[in-house]
Amino acid sequence: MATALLLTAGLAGCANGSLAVTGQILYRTISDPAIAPGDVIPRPQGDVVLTISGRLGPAAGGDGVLELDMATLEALGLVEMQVDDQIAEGRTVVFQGVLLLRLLEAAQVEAGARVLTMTALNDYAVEIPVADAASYPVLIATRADGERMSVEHYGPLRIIYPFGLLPLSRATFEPRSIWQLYLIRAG
Ligand SMILES: Nc1nc2c(c(=O)[nH]1)N[C@H]1C(S)=C(S)[C@@H](COP(=O)(O)O)O[C@H]1N2
Ligand SMILES: [Mo]
Repeated sequence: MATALLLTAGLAGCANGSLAVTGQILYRTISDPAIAPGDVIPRPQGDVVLTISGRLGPAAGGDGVLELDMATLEALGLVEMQVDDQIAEGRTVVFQGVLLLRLLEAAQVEAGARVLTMTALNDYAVEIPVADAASYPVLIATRADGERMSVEHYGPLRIIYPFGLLPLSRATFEPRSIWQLYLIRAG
């Protein structure tokens, strides 16, 4: 049976929902989830910004494909994280978005799923281990410095790893930092 996964591995949250490593706050909670794991995900009313397919549970409505508009994605709970964005902006940026882990939980990605194949609007694609979502605060960013991101400017969705907050190998994690993300396949 398709049950929700991983959790707890690395994300030992503080009482206030943020994640701390040796006392350092990695991110701040902006809004609590309005959609919890196990809830049926509402069908999109607005433009679909993200599609997730593959090894999903019944939250995907049986056909194994979940389409999210921006409001539904953000209803999974927003957090804010200040990141050293050398890859794109070349400076520190405050990103807002949804923890990848929350999406995987809401979509009920199966415990046996190992890899998330992520595809961008420019056809760039990369494989991200499912385990990353529990090991690091990986964001699906929906805003940079408070603003929506246009397609021309890495948007509307960007995967953000906590560069500058945790010692991440750039060779490994920069290629996983996909912008213009629109499609995730769990396999
Ligand atoms: N949508 C999209 N995201 C992407 C890429 C891309 O080509 N398209 N390149 C990836 C790679 S391989 C790296 S190392 C980093 C930085 O890419 P850059 O050095 O080409 O700016 O972004 C990643 N995210
Ligand atoms: Mo790269």
